[in-house]
Order: sequence, then C-alpha cells, then structure tokens
Amino acid sequence: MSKIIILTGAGISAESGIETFRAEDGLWAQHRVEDVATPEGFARDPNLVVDFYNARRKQASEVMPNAAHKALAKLQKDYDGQVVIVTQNVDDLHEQGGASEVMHMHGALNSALCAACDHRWPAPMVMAPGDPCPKCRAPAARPDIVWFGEMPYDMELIFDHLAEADIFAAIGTSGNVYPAAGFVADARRNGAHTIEMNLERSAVGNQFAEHRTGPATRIVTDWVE
Ligand code: BJW
Repeated sequence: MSKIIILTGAGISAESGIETFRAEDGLWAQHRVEDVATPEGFARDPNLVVDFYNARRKQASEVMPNAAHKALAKLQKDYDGQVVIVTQNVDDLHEQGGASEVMHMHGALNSALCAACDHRWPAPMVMAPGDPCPKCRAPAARPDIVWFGEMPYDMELIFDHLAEADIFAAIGTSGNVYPAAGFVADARRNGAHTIEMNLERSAVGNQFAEHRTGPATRIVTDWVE
C-alpha cells in the first residue's frame, strides 16, 4: 500500500475565510514580519505580537473547515495509517474537518507555550504576554508559534516520513519558507511521486512531477475521489 505525505499551507484554508500570508492583500501586506513573527519582535513588543495572534485566534474560531480539509480527512480514514498530514497552518481546520493525526510544524493558535520551561497548555481566546505558566509559574507565556529563526516542530519525524513516502503532495503553499519548501526535493530524492496543488505554480513548482491547478476545494476533492 502506498504511503502518502501531504504538506498543506495557508491556501487550503483560504476558501474557509482565513487570509494567506503572501497574497497582495495578505497578512504580510498588513503587518511587518520582523515585528510579529520573529523572537526579536516578541522581545521588543510582546503586546503587539500577542494582539496579532489573539486576532488570528478569533478569526480562526469563526470559520469552518472546507471541502478540501474534509477530503483529506476522508483519505486518511480510507487509507488507515498510510496518510500523514503535515501542516504549516496554525488553525485547526484539518482536525475540525475530521483528520485524526495532523503534525503542526509551525505551531498552533490554540496552544500556549512557556518560554521558561517549554510546557504547553490550551491557549485562552485572549492571551496576555507574561501570563503565568501553569506548570513552573514563570510569567513567561507566549503564543505556541514557530517564528522565523526558530526550529519547526517534529522535524525528525517528518524527515522519517518523507524517507518512506511513495507520494508527496503539497497543497496551497507558496514554497517560500524552509524547511517545508525543501520537502519536495527530499521526497523526490527518496523516489516519491510529487504533486503540487495550487492556484498557481509555487516558488519550487518546477521540482514537482505533477501539477493540479485551481482552488483547493475543487482540486483536492477531485484528487481524492
Ligand atoms: C491557494 C488558494 C486556494 C491561495 N487553493 N491554493 C535563506 C534561504 C533559505 C532559508 C532561509 C534563509 N534565510 C532564513 C531562512 C530560514 C527561514 C526561511 O525559510 N526564510 C525564508 C523567508 C527565506 N525559515 C525559518 O526560519 C524556519 N526555521 C528554520 O529554518 O529553522 C532551522 C532549520 C534548519 C534545518 C532543518 C530545520 C530547520 C521557521 C519558519 C517559520 C515560519 N513561520 C510563519 C509564521 C508563523 C505561523 C503563523 O503566524 O501563522 O509560518 S511565516 C508564514 O509562512 C507561516 C506559514 O506557515 C509560512 C508558509 O506560508 P504558506 O502557507 O506557504 O502561505 P503563503 O501565503 O505564502 O502561500 C499561500 C499559497 O496558497 C500561495 O501559493 C497561493 O497561490 C495558494 N492559494 N488560495 C489553492 N483557494
């Protein structure tokens, strides 16, 4: 049976109503990356960063999973144990759509992280920087988000999965951010068939063997059926 590794990005949640990052009117057109998505930005102005993620958490709580999230969840059920979903997204729309196991390599909006002891706990809808950690009591709460310059989560496990992949599919990601943008090269090196599903070719689009072009709700459901 084939092992399928699926990498998703902001484009899969776009039709649910969540803004992408690099669209003309996307998040990075409205906020400076250096201010809201780096540890240095957080050290400079923690309130600005926490407000940014509080607003994102509120937005994520108001939207629903779309047909693409649901189709991937069905694929995971139909091919029990053979489909690994790795997402760069910090929303939980894959889980709400029925996916059972999702690796959130860039963290999660619904989680808080203690900067002192690395303990994680469910984030309140409105966080404040320096909320006390429930485990070590340090006033060191931060969003559980992987910012630029920080190590994404689960990398060892993800590389192990990529080494075993028969099929690697990247859905709705621009291929601008590493290490995720390098997964296609890793999967190809290991002999996997590679598929890109996107509205347009990504920055690493030329490395994929197959392209399916269009909105995720259509092309992902077509692919899964
Ligand atoms: C649709 C659609 C629809 C729209 N249907 N499609 C120089 C060279 C190489 C690397 C580096 C370098 N300098 C620094 C680095 C490393 C750096 C990096 O990559 N920088 C680049 C900018 C160059 N990376 C890091 O720092 C990472 N850590 C790291 O590398 O650690 C060291 C390490 C070493 C060895 C192994 C492993 C690690 C950390 C990266 C953290 C990224 N964080 C962010 C923000 C936090 C999360 C959050 O706030 O939500 O994560 S940045 C932002 O970009 C977010 C996303 O997850 C990530 C990717 O964006 P994504 O998902 O691709 O969205 P968009 O908007 O870019 O694209 C949307 C796509 O959807 C488009 O293609 C549309 O066409 C498509 N689309 N609607 C289908 N309906």
